[in-house]
Amino acid sequence: MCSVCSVCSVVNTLSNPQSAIHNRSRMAKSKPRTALITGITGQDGSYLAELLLSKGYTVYGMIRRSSTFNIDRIEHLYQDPHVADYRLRLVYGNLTDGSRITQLLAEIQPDEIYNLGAQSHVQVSFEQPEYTGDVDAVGVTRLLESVRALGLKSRIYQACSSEMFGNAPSPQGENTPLMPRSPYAAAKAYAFWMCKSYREAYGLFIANGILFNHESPRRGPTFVTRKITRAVARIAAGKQKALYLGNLEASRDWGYAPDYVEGMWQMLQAKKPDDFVLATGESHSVQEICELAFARAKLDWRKHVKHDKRYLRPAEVDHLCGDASKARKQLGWKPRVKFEELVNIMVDADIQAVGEGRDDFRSEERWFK
Ligand code: NAP
Ligand code: G4F
Repeated sequence: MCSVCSVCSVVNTLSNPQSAIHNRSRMAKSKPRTALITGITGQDGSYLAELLLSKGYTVYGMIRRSSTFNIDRIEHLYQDPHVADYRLRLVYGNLTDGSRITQLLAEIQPDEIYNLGAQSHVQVSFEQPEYTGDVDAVGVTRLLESVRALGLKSRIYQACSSEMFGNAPSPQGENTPLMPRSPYAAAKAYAFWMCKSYREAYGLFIANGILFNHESPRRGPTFVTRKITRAVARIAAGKQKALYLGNLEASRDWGYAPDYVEGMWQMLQAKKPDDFVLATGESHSVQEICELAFARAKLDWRKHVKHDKRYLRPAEVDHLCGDASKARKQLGWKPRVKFEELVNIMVDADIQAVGEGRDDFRSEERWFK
């Protein structure tokens, strides 16, 4: 429990106990808060829902309708809607549907909105640039316009991305120029500027979180970390022989997703809305992940990793390494899990999944040309 206030349930994360975060946590003592999460079925949405529920929030999660019920990552949080203390509520909606967003916001009137919903895959954004822009860019305008038109006082977190920096020199911080190199990054940059603009023009409380890559056992299987750790588990069990990858030289600042959702929450507890980078400050190549992940399973990566040019991007971001000193100083945010531990957590989780027969390894990418 936090040593400064009796309400704040942050454990061992705040290195700066005088930070503004405590002021709001104290204020929150009397009234339970309500949050709306878009993208609750995603990696970050699921960890954030856990965090907010543990803090006593009522959480509304906006999900898109699909022919199969896509709630694997939040199934463990299910609550019977007939019990009195029913605090996780799913509602249908879509960032492409402005009238539904307005209707939901009018009904829920959330204290906090976390906009995590997105077409979040960079390579896919080259194949679906128009759709990516509709969801990741214009979708944000729809949300902001609804909040503004309804006159809500909701605090808003916008999930921006280190991908917006493109090949700008590292370490990249809040003042580094944005140089997007993909439709995804361009859409996120548009969203970033719209949020700044609505903050300045209408005084809305909007925090842009510029997050560097963050991973976990819940990471989507077509992102490179999880693609590697799933393959390692399969290969170690004799169920797969080779792993096909694209650019092994690209390097990213890879952190652990549960650390990053704490930072999102902290941004909305600050006195003033602002932009914050969250990153570990270390960068490692895709090849380094292969080396560590295969070694964890006592395998030699060189015997199994093959090249496939279909995973090369029309334009690549070569090197990302973030400077999160502002978040450390102003929010007290600090990542706890380091690179090697992250890889081990992910490999171990996938090995366990294979061992327990939970390996639904249909290897989604094989379905595509
Ligand atoms: P993710 O696992 O891909 O989850 C994306 C979520 O967005 C899913 O719940 C998805 O729903 C939902 N979504 C997709 N299209 C939507 C639409 N049209 N309307 C409403 N919801 C929609 O992504 P993540 O890794 O959790 O990332 C969360 C956010 O942070 C994203 O905005 C991403 O761009 C951003 N970000 C991520 C990272 C990272 O390293 N993870 C770094 C920087 C920024 P379905 O389940 O139905 O597909
Ligand atoms: O795992 P990735 O697909 O993640 P990427 O492109 O960095 O994007 C992720 O992080 C962003 C933050 O910077 C988020 F905004 C975004 O939503 C997403 O979460 O690729 C990482 C690197 C790239 O350089 C890619 O070219 O790995 C390289 N790579 C090499 N082979 C591969 C592969 N990436 C994928 N997905 N699949 C491969 O086979």
